Amino acid sequence: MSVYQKIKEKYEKKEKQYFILLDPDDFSAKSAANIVKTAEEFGVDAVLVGGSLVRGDCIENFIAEIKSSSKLPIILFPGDASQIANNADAILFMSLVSGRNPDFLIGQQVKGAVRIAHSKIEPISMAYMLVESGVTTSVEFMSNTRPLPREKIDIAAAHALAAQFLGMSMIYLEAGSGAKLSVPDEMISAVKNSVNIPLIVGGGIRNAESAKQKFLAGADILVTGNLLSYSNGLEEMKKIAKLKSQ
Ligand code: 1GP
Repeated sequence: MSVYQKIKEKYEKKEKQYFILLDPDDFSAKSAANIVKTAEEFGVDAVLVGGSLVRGDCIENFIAEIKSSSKLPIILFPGDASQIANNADAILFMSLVSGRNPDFLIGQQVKGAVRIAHSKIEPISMAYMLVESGVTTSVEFMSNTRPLPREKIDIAAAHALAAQFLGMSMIYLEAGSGAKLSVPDEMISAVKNSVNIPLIVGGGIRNAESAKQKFLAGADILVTGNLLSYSNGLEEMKKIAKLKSQ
């Protein structure tokens, strides 16, 4: 079964999912492997790997180490086309649809497509929607795009719908790593009610309480990244993984 089929199957059964994001610039491969082993025991569903600056060759070593400690699917979450690593199971093949920068709408995708076609990496087509989060996030700066205004709920829902009509398989509502404010609950609910493909929410989720709100608002899949660098990170990760079955 493909990585996307597994995600879709859980989504269709209304099972919530939890992905963790590891940036190879923030963790050594050894410590990442330990985190992923624990994550698998806690019931985390998949591991995203990527960041704003990291290079593909570093990512390959990082993934190799993680794979030696766990069977969780490893999904690339690339900052651009240079971050393709051949040993990943899948890649979020995304278009930054909230922005109007052609390079992140289609340019980077063209650069990466042939390489992916010649690899075993499964591309998962995804609409990436960046939402204002109270600070200038790395993704906002690096992509040179304006995020969706927090209060423009209907505009966010229209973007998601357009993405679904264009044939994309998932939506990622993103406040950006290290966001001051996570994606508003009302926006999550509006997007959830507009589409019938899996909805991922991430950015600025710092504890299980906030994660619970996002699940209740309608997120099918939650992503946390920075949380793992906190002293209570593993504890919160365990609590968030437990929320899935509540
Ligand atoms: C970033 O949504 C992810 O792309 C995770 O964000 O690091 O703020 O958890 P955080």
